[in-house]
Amino acid sequence: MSLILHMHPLSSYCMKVVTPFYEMGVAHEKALIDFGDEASAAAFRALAPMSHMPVLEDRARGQVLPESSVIIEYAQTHYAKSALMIPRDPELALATRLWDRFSDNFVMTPMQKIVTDNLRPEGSHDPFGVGSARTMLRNAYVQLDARVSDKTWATGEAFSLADCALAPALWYANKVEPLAAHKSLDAYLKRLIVRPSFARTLEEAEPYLKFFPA
Ligand SMILES: N[C@@H](CCC(=O)N[C@@H](CS)C(=O)NCC(=O)O)C(=O)O
Repeated sequence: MSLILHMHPLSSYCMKVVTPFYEMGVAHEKALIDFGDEASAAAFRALAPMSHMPVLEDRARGQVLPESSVIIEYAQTHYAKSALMIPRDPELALATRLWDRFSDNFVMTPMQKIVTDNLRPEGSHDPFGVGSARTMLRNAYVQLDARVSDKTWATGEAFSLADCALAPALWYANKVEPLAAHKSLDAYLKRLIVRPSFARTLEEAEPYLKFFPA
């Protein structure tokens, strides 16, 4: 197998990459990273000095790539069999990248802040930072609710990179800062959850969800 995705099924940024791989029919093997196992963690650090997952290793083309959005674009360029995640139309591609950035910066980041605070030892919590993260998430929900009020997906009728980013981000965010009061956004999340590519990604995470700290 040429493509090895170094990942963990519970990681939101890994889910963001696995979903479009299924959408685009990108054949890959998953190599599970276990930060609790020193050998697995050391092997991953050797490949990815910043130690952030996912990382894509392409043995056929001799490439090792971090960064979820970059990995998705690379896979589309070299391996997509169907359904492009970044459209060819430049205006649509720009909107796709914009909402992908929005998701990472204003949904993933505050969601991770809230989740990881639950992992901190007693006495090391950051209530001020968590409060700011909640404010940011609530603001993002308002923007996203308006965004999806008149469209099926984040940029229109085609499922894209932006939806791949928003799916795990909102799925986890909803657990720590419920979004049901935002009716259009709630309906959008429900559409994401039954999208076959994301449903499969969630199914693969299921055995690990007991480790989710919230
Ligand atoms: N900008 C990166 C973010 C990746 C990221 O934050 N990954 C998390 C897992 S969801 C991670 O590896 N965290 C390990 C750590 O913080 O040490 C991307 O888009 O891939």
